[in-house]
Amino acid sequence: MKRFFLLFFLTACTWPTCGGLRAQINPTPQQMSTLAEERWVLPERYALDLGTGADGPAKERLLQLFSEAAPAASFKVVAGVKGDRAVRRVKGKIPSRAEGYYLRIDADGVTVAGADARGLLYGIETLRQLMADSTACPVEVTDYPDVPFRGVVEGFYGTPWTHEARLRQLDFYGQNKLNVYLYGPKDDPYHSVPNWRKPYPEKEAAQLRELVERAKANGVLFYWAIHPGADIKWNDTDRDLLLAKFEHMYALGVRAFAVFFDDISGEGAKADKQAALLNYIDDNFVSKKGDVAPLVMCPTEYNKAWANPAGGYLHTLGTKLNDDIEIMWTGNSVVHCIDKASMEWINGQIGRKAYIWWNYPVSDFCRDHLLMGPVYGNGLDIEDDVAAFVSNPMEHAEASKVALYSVADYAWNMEEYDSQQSWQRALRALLPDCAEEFRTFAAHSSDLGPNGHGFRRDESVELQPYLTAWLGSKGSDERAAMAVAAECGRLAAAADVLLADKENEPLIREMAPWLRQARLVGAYGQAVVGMNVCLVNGNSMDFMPLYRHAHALQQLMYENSEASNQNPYQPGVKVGGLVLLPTLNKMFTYAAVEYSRREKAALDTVAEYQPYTLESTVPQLRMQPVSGRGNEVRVSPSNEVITWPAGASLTVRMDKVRALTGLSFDLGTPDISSAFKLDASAGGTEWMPIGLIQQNGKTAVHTTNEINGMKADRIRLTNVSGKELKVYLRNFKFTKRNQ
Ligand code: 14T
Repeated sequence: MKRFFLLFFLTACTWPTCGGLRAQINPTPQQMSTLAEERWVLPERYALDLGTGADGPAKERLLQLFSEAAPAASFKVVAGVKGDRAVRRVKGKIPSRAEGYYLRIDADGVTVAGADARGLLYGIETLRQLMADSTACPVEVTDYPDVPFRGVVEGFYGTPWTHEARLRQLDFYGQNKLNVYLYGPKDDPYHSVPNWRKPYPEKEAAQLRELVERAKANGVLFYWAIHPGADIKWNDTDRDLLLAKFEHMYALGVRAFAVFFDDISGEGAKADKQAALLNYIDDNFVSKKGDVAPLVMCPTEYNKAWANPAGGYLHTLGTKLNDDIEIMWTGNSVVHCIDKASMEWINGQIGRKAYIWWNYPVSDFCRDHLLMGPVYGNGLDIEDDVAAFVSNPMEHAEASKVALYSVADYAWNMEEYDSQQSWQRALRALLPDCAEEFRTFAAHSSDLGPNGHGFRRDESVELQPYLTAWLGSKGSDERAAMAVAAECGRLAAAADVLLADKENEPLIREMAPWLRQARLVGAYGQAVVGMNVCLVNGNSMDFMPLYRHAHALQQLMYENSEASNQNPYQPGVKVGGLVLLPTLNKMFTYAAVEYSRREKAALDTVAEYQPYTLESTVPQLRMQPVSGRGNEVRVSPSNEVITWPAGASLTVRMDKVRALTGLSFDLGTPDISSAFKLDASAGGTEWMPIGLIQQNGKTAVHTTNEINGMKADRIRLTNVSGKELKVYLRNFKFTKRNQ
């Protein structure tokens, strides 16, 4: 049946008057057919006929959309919920699915009929989207969601979304038929340790109350989540404190609650204790209130890689937890796409449909990347296997909407989900005046880079064959070279256009560091293609200015990356890192080497400007980033316990000899200075020792004054205690003179 409609539709789409019709509606309706091949516009005079079920947010929305209603007009806009007298005529056409609706707009009138209140709201939303589209035709829509709960879990580490960003999100959810938002930012101290037991201060409480209101107006269920597992005691005191916190949230208007036990260990991670607590809340709070949604819980073993069936954790939850309590699940690993087989596995373990927590586009483990690409990879056949599908987004609220738009599309109508088409509609919906530029930028800012979860995304897809051909032909494939140059030109231009755009300033502000980088990457690409064209043409005269420009752009890319987004985890700004920039760098090096050979010159052939690098024989520190800002150079901190073998060392190397002015480090351990030796070297093989001072009981270690003015290009810290040490790398930094 669906296929028939799809075919019908594709044909309908070729008629010019209806060209944009389907493209404008998100999420993609289940069934939609064009009734006539002419444009549809609301007549000037119309009457509004509302059923008794059309109250609350639906009624408000209708009164806004049809504010000029004239009771006597012959053109009727009829709206109601199944059972209402107003929609009696179409009662057989209303889908009998939760949140479903029937909508018909034609020359005689408009009818929108919901299977329930939410369905009516969604029908009105589809109507609003059609009315906003100047190419819309008379249509009939029969629609309902595949997945009952669709939405977002604000569950990332990092700066929580601002109040204003959340308000905009909730409106966006309403517009895209997402019906659930779980509030659980890891860095809200009243959600997790240390303050989960305490009520919110007045200001935060007032803001949460406002969010709950806004959620309701958008048909969104606002879940407030608590994360107590890090220090909960399994006693009546903590149980009662948790319930008191829920009562406090209830008083703020919250009617849906979740308990998260992720990312904890020890006492808090016990399945039977967790189940007992949840059941207690269910029996003594949720059931008693009567107006509270089913509880949702995030287990400690929330993905298959961490699940230990022999330990019985999931089995205990599955058998002990009350049937109406939902269990969250991230898939085969922490960050993973969801497929049929993995759903069958987990549903078998927990004896219910898992509530999917999809860790995309969350970027708290790759914070130097902005994830703007298409949403793809999840099974299109799991609609009956999931209780819900919610996405964990980036700390960049507006930028996350590209992915969330498509998550909404996917979870509403899986069978017809087309990731590419959905992505392009998302870009158009978010920045209608700059959709092309937005697409160009997003196409080169989608991969996560190498990361601990091994989750990667496609990037620069359309340019890839040209990049490969250009590199493979050593620049001589002219068609490929021109395609690369043209796309790089478009990328630089797109970045400027977006930076100047005023359609959504919060969005541009979030993307700005990456847009500035994109402009440099684009200009760099044009210069590198130019260098290679000169070589192919034997034109050595024009080569040097292009080489100098490319070299300068390498430095500017480095400096932008060091100046923006300086979080301690993955500082910096990466764009085009999967294939574009690596190819440009290889072609830069190739051209510089080739020119040097032909012209007997000695050009710098290293493409990546990298004044500071790190080497280490401590396995856990080998990949630690090092960065410079002004005259300070620092190694990124690590949150893990570091096993530092006897004799192993950490060396920071600079591109040239510089005068040092000071150094300090903190290994999170008091009285450790005598276990380490610090020394420095200036070019040669000779090492000069530097004295260390540590105040009694403190963890920070400083150098003595002798370092001031000492010349070096390498600094080395070695474990000389003769034994393996367990330490933390809280910080390691030094300062140097200007040049
Ligand atoms: F609860 C979970 F479903 C979950 O995904 N928890 C966190 C989440 O807050 C975070 O945003 C996400 C992506 O980093 O992954 C989980 O956090 C982790 C995962 C790890 F593998 C934290 C530390 C880890 F080692």
